[in-house]
Amino acid sequence: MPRRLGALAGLAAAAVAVGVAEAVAVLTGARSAPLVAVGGAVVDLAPAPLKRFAVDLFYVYDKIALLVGTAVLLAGFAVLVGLVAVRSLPLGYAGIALFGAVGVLAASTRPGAGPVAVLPSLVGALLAAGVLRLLVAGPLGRAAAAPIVTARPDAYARRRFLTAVGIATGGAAVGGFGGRWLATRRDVSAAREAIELPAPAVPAAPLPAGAELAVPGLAPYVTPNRDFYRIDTALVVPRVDPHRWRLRISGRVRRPITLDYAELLARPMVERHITLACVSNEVGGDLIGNARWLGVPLGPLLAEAGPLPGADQVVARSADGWTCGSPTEVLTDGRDAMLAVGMNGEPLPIEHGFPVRVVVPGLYGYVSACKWLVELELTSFADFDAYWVPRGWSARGPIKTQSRIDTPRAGRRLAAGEVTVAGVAWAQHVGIRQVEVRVDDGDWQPATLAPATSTDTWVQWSWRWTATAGEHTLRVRATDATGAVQTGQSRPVAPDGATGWHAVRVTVA
Ligand SMILES: Nc1nc2c(c(=O)[nH]1)N[C@H]1C(S)=C(S)[C@@H](COP(=O)(O)O)O[C@H]1N2
Ligand SMILES: [Mo]
Repeated sequence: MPRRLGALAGLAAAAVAVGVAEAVAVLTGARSAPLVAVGGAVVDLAPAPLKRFAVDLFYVYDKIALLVGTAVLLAGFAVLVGLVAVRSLPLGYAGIALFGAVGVLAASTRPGAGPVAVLPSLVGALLAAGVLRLLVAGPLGRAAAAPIVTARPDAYARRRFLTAVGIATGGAAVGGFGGRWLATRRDVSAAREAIELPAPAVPAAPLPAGAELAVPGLAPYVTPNRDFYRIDTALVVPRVDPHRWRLRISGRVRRPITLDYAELLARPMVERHITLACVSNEVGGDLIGNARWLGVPLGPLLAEAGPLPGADQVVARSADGWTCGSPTEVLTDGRDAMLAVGMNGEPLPIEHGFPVRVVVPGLYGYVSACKWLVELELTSFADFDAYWVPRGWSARGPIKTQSRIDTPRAGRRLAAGEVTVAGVAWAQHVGIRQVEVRVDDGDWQPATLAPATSTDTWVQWSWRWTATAGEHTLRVRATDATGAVQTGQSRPVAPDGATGWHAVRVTVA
């Protein structure tokens, strides 16, 4: 058989494997599908020497790119299998077996994988072997590969071969995409929409008059859910059924606790504005948002479980196995650490952790804000490293005081005269005392601060600038409520959050 046809046979076999596996994964869970399982394993296993690279690529990596990359690698491998199979069918089978084994291994070792997780890769590989055999060694393949001098015209046999390849690939695509579609239809959005959240025992403080400066280009005080940044390692968003959800409070506690969703909702709720920030937020970046969270206070719940002496870390575990660790002391010091079920007046959006996530004022998300929460395990920092710690991030992550210029934007051309410079500043759970702006190397000028609901949120600020012609650099710095001035020393996001002053260069005509 010509090599071209062999390569096509390999591709068709791979398409069948992936399509069938996707279809089977409708029953066994989206994360058991081989592309997603292997992609997820790659994200989690990024080896230590690649740490810097992994930090840059996988922290805010593009998930689609990762899946496409995995698919391209797979296609290359499939061509190879097809070429090999033309020489020796058993060797082709061995290639498929290798591919299947990688899928089985990845799917079965994903956190929370049950025994059925091996099925998509297994069934996919078996059917792929069948397709390869049919195309390479079956009558179809033999006819297509026959020398030109036969009773039947060669072109006709080839056309039949290509038709078979097309049918196999098309069928695989229908199975695969159909499977994906079914899986999302079966998702938890209906359950989410049916939820009626209880009224909070302690409602959020109303927004003080003037919390929202009406300056075009300035981030709103409360970030709408659709604009709220999203960061997580999940290739497919975990879909946790609230009716089957359980929270375990386990580990070094006197009384382990298990709660279901109804029991959680039956507890007194608080509602608070809290600004969540990502440790990967660059100076001036937008991986930060402020929402009105509805949830159950975490301190009293932990007190009921009764942490044992030495349990200085609470590890929160997600349905997809991701973990983060917060100091027990911070969760129980009276701040509004909570198990959040509502965000800006609606049940948590699925991609923001439905049905339950953690929110802790003053800690970066990677050490506190566990989405799709299923377990809180009391342990110690000495005994357990959460997800990002072995990947080069600090075990403790208090949020650093920061300020940002939202308007004017960098590179803007402005008319000389009055210009409103405005932005946000934050030092969660400490509070912002002052924000100052500097033009070029001039003196620091005090900006006007808008009020906020508490020290747990960012504040908006503004400053009137009489702009003069020329190129100018605007800089901002904040002072927290203890009087500590935001450092101007530039440091990168790893290992525990960027520092430095946000600078914006503009041209005034
Ligand atoms: N399950 C899970 N929870 C997670 C993460 C994750 O990768 N998986 N990422 C954390 C990080 S790094 C941040 S900054 C916040 C972001 O929350 P958001 O996506 O709702 O803005 O979620 C945290 N919770
Ligand atoms: Mo983050």
